[in-house]
Amino acid sequence: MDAPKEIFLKDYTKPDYYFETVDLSFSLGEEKTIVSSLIKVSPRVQGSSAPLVLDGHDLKLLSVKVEGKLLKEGDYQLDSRHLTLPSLPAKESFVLEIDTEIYPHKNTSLDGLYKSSGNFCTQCEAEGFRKITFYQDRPDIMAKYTCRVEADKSLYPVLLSNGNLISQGDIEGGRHFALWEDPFKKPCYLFALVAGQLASRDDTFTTRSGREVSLKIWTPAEDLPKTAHAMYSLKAAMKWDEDVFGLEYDLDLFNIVAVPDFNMGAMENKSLNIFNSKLVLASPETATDADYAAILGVIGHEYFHNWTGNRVTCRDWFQLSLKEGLTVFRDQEFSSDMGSRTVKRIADVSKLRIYQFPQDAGPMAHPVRPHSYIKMDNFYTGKFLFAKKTGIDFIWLLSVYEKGAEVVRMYKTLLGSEGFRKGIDLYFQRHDEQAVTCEDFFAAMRDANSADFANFLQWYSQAGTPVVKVASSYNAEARTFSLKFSQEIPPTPGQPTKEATFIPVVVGLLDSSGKDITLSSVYHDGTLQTISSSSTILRVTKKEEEFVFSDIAERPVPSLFRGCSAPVRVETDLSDGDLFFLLAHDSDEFNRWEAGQVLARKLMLNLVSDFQQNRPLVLNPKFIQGLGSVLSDSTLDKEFIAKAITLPGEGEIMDMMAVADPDAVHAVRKFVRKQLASELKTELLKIVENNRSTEAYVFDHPNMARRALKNTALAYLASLEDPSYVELALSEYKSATNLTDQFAALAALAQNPGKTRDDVLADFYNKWQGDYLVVNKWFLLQSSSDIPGNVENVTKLLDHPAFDLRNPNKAMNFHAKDGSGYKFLGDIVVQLDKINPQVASRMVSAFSRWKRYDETRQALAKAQLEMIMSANGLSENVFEIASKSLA
Ligand code: 0A1
Ligand code: ZN
Repeated sequence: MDAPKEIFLKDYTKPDYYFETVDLSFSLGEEKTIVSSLIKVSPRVQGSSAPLVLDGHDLKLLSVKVEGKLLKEGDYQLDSRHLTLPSLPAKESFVLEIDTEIYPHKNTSLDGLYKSSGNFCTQCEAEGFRKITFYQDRPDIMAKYTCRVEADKSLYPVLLSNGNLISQGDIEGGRHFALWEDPFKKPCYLFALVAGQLASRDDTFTTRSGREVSLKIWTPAEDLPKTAHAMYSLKAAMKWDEDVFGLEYDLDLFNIVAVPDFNMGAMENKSLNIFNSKLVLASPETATDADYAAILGVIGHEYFHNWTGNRVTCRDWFQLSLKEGLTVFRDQEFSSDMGSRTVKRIADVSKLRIYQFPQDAGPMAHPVRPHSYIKMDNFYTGKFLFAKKTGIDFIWLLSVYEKGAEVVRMYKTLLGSEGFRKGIDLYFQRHDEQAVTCEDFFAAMRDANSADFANFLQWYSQAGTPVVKVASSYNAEARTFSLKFSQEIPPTPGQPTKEATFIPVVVGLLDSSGKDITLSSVYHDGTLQTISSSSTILRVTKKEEEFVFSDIAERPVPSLFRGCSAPVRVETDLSDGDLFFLLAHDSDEFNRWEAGQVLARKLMLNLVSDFQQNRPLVLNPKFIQGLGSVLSDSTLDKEFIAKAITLPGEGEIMDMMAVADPDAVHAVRKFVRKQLASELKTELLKIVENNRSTEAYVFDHPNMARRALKNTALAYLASLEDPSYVELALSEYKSATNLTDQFAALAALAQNPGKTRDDVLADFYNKWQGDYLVVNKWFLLQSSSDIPGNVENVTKLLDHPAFDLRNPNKAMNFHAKDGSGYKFLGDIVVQLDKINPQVASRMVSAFSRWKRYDETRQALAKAQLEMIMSANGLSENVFEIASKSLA
């Protein structure tokens, strides 16, 4: 392996040469593919004598010509990663022609040009284009492309690339070609090509200015019936972007292709989005509500990139959040508008806490805009890591995407919808068809609103989750209520000390009847600000600062960080009584949920220490009562209730402990669940009975909410192992008319080991063995199960006929005390790294927080990391994560 090289943001320099136009030609073949590129090059500085350095990886160079003249060996330098042209014509522009040979059928990395189920397809972000041809593979090289694709006509009847189809026709030898032209400048990471046997679902969308856009979703013909929801999602996204952001689609054609082998969720290539099949194909019988919602969100996400990412792109990969943070924010808003805003916010904040906060506290912590990287791929979120036939949903959320979206959300919180829209409009006015930086986005937001953003930019450069402590006090005599904030950002690798950052805190104060007090003024930093609303935004910008509300008639209960107004950990002095009060009354639904979660975390943490000290476990009856009243409150949204009665995850509790104790946390969570189920069984049973599906499946919020509540209740009941509830779950399983209900019943039954579990799992597999997307869920359910001895079960699954190593499952009871989970994962990483480094490195990241556990586990995990580091031919991807984890 070449010595892994770290790349730094501070070393960014402008390219010496720009590419104006790129004409590509692909001759696709079974054994090899010939790629010819003809590039019009212009030096940045006239008369420049700088060499032109092109990236290239795993390419066979056939020829290089400059201005039509063939270069001889010696006229250029070629190493394993670059082609360097030292002397070039001193002209305003010149033509460079390069022919290369590549071997897509051998490409298992799913990066560059590869084959998926017999079809050719590409993935070029971040640095896959260099596996196709020699190029300046960096996003600030924006050029206009044409692409001619030629292939055998019977094997590859469909030939697609970016932009508009200019011409097509047959050529000799049973071959045919298609010529595509993309009128917009783009970086090479947005290039795409697909060739294969595909059929399309066709539709049209008329933009608000009257342009008719042809929409096509391509899959193997037999899957076409499952693309209706994806088409619905695409049209909804196109309309939403016009309505909310005034952004209209800019070409006459939009293609989506679903492929079974894909490293990520999907890719926003200009006018030719390529998707993991899982995020396109859905039918009520084979996809759950969660799948339907994911498809809506990801179709939206990739479509929204057409403006935020494609028309305006990133100057360099450190700016990834410029497009991803903004586009994740946009897809979150889209999904909120299509369903329930509160429930979506709860889901997004939960993900942030479960995945991003721990990452921000571990060895892979990095700012929203990283300062350096070894392998760019490691900065992507692998939300839907998955490949053919079997798979995993590996949820790996990173700062660049998820925290980046929170940063964008804070602009909106501070500026309001209108101000935010003004900022977006200015951003496009200034930067259309440019490659820009996060500061450019910040400047557009600031300038469009003449805003004072104080130290807001710290959010881009500092890693770590800020911890905000809030102390409150009421002065009855002065009728004032004070909130004192202090903020601290823990040290992270390479950043031992941190500056204060700008934290918007949305606050409301509840009176003793539970109503919001109308706030009249707040005193801060020597000035009195008048307000007249039930909530306000406090601008916390210093390490310590105080805000005093005046004219407050009684001691209020503060509702802090409404809607999670900043991605921080909050520690308040609120009593349990205050929290129960907020759970019952807060007008901010998000904070009602939050109050329940804070209570649950406190209570579970106390039980963990009882467990560790062999004290009997007793659940506070007030907590049961609190959740019980949420459960039977018919004014609440059903999906909200389902979220509110769901306990914080084990990881969240472990995160709060000095030394994480997986056994204790697991036992406590199980205990609390069972207690709640047993105390609330009458209500839970009523919920199951009153919320069954009686009509055909409909994907809309009321129906999804009903199913979510029913299935959450069923899982609680089944956890009791009472034969009547097991019977109930079995009958729900048998009578289900859609996969959401059927799979939920299966999961409820699979909580407890035994014959029923084994039988129902076998039945499910028999029923669905022909559908690999459903079989994936079956694998995932078992691999993520916490039943005792699960490592052994999962190890057996590796020999299952449907299993494919390209797709190992997320490690099961990963923290088994005997280290079997660690060993299992270590072995898989080493094997998989040879096939697909991007996927392997994501698996290593599961080890990254090994230092949080007890000494025995630490030693076992460390040994696996060392074993991985010593493996032959380790990829840069895995090297970066494993070495940083050990550091
Ligand atoms: N830009 C895509 C995600 C993506 C990133 C990298 C990939 O390959 C390494 C593939 C897809 C998105 O945001 O959806
Ligand atoms: Zn994206």
